[in-house]
Amino acid sequence: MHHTSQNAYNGLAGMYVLHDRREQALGIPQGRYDVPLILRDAMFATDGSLIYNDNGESGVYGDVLLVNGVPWPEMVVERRKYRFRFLNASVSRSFEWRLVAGSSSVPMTVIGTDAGLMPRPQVVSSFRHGMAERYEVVVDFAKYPDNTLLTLTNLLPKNNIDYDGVKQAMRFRVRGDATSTENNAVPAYWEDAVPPAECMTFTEAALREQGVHEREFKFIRKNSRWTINGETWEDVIDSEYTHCMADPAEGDVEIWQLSNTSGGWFHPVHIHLVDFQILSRTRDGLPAPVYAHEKGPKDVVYVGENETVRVAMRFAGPAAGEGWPTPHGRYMMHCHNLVHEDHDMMMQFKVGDHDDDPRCDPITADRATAV
Ligand SMILES: [Cu+2]
Repeated sequence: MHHTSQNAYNGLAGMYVLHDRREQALGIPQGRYDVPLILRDAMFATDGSLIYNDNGESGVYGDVLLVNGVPWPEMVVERRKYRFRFLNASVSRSFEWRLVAGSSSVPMTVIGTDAGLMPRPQVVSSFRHGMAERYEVVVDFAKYPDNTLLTLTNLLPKNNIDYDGVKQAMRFRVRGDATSTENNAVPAYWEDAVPPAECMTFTEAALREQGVHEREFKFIRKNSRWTINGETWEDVIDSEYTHCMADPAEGDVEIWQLSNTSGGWFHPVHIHLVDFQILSRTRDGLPAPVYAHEKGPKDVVYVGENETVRVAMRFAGPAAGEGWPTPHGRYMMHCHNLVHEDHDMMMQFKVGDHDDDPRCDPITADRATAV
């Protein structure tokens, strides 16, 4: 409570990577060619300690970029495809990534988003990356001669505090032919082998025809607080943690509209429990793209300046009906600028009816016991 940003800023952070046999049969890079990239900014004092400054509860911005904890590293790569798992682990800084070789932009094939593989790969020349979003990106180094340098460049999305040191994150140095050419492909299409996540099969027209519940959440600055529909987590505390802003039934599909009416900041919005499809986006009231890299199952969405984003999801567990526990209970939605979350842009919603069950109460629930 109120200290998440400091805790996250001080680290450490790791990545928990999940595979399944269907994904491993696709021929996309695996093993030592499947590399996590945990990207964040930081600011250091001369003695090496971290400097934490939240700029009046608006955001923490560093002048050094770290990749897996290392400032501006270089990675040696072979002439073949690699799969990179990008996580933006910054407290407040968003990125827009472009890979550059000399003066030319190198195509990046996005194959996965927060919740797993996309229905089909998307080739991009750059992509916007908010805090906590995950993207899986395949890069092909096959055509580059030895000692070619490719630089992962940040195009500096607006409303971050920028420094020269945040314009580049790392570079790749090509050295040598591939020592293995197994799993060196990206299929153009894999829907037969890996069925798309259910949320990716929704269409707004069909959902509206079914009359699914729609809700609106406005992410707004009010009375020096970061609020959702004018409310903050303090309202949840004052209610003894019972106040909920939404109450979908277990298994319901809903459309949530998330809007940011300001041009002065952006909010990467994270919804717990569910995976959603981004149905649409508007900016300044005009149609704006759902970007190619966002066309996969998501649990964080970049709600940019003056943007309104509509998302659709089912309030169920990852494999409802297949022996997984039912998801009833209270879950949170919050801005993933952790300074905004701390002050106090977070709400909870209730799935199903569970309030009489003391095991579901965050204050009185039994503590976890060792297995
Ligand atoms: Cu925010």
